[in-house]
Amino acid sequence: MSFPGPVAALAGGVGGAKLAVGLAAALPEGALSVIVNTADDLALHGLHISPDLDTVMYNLAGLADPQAGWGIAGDTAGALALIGRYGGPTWFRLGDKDLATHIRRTQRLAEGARLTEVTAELCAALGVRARVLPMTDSPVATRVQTPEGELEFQDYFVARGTRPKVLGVRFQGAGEARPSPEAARALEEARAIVICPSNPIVSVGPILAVEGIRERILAARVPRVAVSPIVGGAALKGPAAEMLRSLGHEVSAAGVAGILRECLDGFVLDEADAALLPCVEALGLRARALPSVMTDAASKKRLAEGVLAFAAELAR
Ligand code: FO1
Repeated sequence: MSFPGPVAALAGGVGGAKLAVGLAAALPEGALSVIVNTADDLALHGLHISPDLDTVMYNLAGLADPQAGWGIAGDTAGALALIGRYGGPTWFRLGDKDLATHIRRTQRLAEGARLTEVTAELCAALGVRARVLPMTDSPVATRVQTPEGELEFQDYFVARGTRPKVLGVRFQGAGEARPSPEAARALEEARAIVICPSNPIVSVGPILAVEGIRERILAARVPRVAVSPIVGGAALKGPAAEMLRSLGHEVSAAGVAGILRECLDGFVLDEADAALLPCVEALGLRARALPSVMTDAASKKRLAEGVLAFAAELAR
């Protein structure tokens, strides 16, 4: 049985993109909107790079590099090697095909198109049928406070390999930003809202920080379900565990549920963490244990179906 009606999913990088692929497979065509973090965006080589939008888009298009989860499978790095010979920065690994996306995006933005419009054009060209929506068309930038000073997100994440201790984060511009009309409509029309297994602080955090997004989720009269990115006390990918610890949160699925609880009705954690179900329920949420590690198309779809079935139960 497929879920009755449109679904809005919130996603950051690789984990979010994987569940987006599962949701797209589990839902009827046209039913999925994915609202994506843009606070990791950066300007480099004169180009506007939107890593999380591209990660979601390439995964939905079936083009993503299967190992990294970001970038394009089989991409080469000839352009970056030459940029390096010219003395330009090479710390952010941009593949040759991937560069085409950033060149086209930058050109269309310079022509006056909104990021939402450009993303729709890129997705249509790659055959992506889900709506991939930037959280906002306004600039928002994650800044990470560390003992080495306040860093731009990709400086912390890629250039410094997430090594600096995180003392705090802020989302510059989030207070002035508003959701695009498309993202606002997706939240208002959704029959369920899913928060994908993305880092709750630097992937989901910026989306919820956009004035008008958290408010719409809080006001929604539909089931709101999140999936834990922490399994067995560790992040499946990225620095979420260290970040939670250094910011004083419990490093567990229950810790993530605590951060997101006011935006949720239900919380999905991995079967390996089933012992935490009562802790999550003690937060006032309904909780469900499902196999949540997504390794292939079948496991992505199975998790998505489980999440949607849980949401349907909560709607009753
Ligand atoms: N992540 C890395 O760890 N190293 C990279 O050099 C890198 C390059 C890159 C290029 C394009 C793109 O779309 C993503 C890229 N990522 C890279 C991933 C990206 O930094 C992260 O996935 C997100 O920003 C965190 O969600």
